Amino acid sequence: MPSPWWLIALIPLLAGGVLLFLRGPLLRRHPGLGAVLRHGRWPRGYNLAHAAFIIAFPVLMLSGVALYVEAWHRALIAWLGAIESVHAWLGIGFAALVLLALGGVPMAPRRPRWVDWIITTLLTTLLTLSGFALWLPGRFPASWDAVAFAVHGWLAYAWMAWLLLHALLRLFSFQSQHPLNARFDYVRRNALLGAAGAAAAGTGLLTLAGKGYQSWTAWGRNNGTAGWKGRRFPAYYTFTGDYPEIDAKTYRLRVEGLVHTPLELSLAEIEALERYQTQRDFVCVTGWSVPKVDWTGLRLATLLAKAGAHAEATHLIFHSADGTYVDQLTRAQAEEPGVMLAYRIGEVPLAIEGGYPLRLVVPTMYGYKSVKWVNRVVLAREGITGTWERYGYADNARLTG
Ligand SMILES: Nc1nc2c(c(=O)[nH]1)N[C@H]1C(S)=C(S)[C@@H](COP(=O)(O)O)O[C@H]1N2
Ligand SMILES: [Mo]
Repeated sequence: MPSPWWLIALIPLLAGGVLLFLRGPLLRRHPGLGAVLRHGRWPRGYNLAHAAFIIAFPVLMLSGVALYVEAWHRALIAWLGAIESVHAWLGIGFAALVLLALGGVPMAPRRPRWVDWIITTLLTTLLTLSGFALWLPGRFPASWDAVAFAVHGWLAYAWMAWLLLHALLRLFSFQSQHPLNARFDYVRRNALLGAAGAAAAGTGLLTLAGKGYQSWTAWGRNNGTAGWKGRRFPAYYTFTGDYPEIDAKTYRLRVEGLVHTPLELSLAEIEALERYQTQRDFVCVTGWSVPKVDWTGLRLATLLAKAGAHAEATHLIFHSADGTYVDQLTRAQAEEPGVMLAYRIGEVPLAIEGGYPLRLVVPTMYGYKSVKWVNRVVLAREGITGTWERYGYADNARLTG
């Protein structure tokens, strides 16, 4: 997904909405603003709804980004629940109003262009439907969630592009004889506003085109039903902001703490120990999922048996070669089927971004439990608080449903 800095492009929209809301008093004080702010002969309710949309839209985009970009999570984690509620309910309200207004449009005496009507209705409907799938995680199959995530993100951007286009069309291709526009002083329409909108749209669209191509190809590769064979997930997370590059020749996995035989295993030794294969969905708490990942790896149960875990070892602590990220499982969780240290997806080793050479995979839990670049497993009597858990995520990361 594209990086969020280009959301700056939303600021003119937000400002526009605020201006529309305040236009009564503003027009009284500065009649010169009439060229920009007057809204033809719309009924007052339409004017208010229009301004409300323009304000709601940036709020939706920004809260949406806060929900899916983990770098934002770190700063906002205490408010994530509230942000999600605002996003979901504002989104539902937004969609309800748009669809209500547009539903009445074909009968209305003054209607917008059909193209406006169709595009807006379509975008809003699909955005709302995919939003529901994301809002209620676990209620739908992971493959639906994966599609919903991609669709929701791209539709939001499409909405934004459409809004900017719509604003530009209104500014530059004015039908002065249209009843809606009869009182609009189009001769004095504000070229500055248009230029700002074009700059914002250009920035946004160019960023999207570049980044979009990357994530689209990554996502597109997984569209078959055969399962995830490629190396790239739709998103990569790195708490440290960096990806450790590990030399497979010198890499060692250490298993220590309450074990009879501390281990220090090379990658070749790990692969020789076990080639356990399983196909599992991978689900991040931020909403994206990767259905049917074909993992190959070493089960923790196998590793524990080899190291000879002491009876009092109740917790496993997983350290990452990034030097920062840690998380823990109880021993019972670690011994569940499918919990493993994976070294392959499909036929290929993990990507560096994806935890090469070895990552934890806990299929029944959210992705933040699946520590990447694991180089040390410590067996202990007590657990620790994992990296994300310190910021407020639940230690019990079980997926519902
Ligand atoms: N070392 C390390 N492991 C990590 C993370 C991280 O930032 N650092 N992010 C976690 C989170 S929140 C998720 S969703 C998954 C993402 O896996 P991916 O980057 O392969 O998509 O890795 C998890 N393991
Ligand atoms: Mo995550």
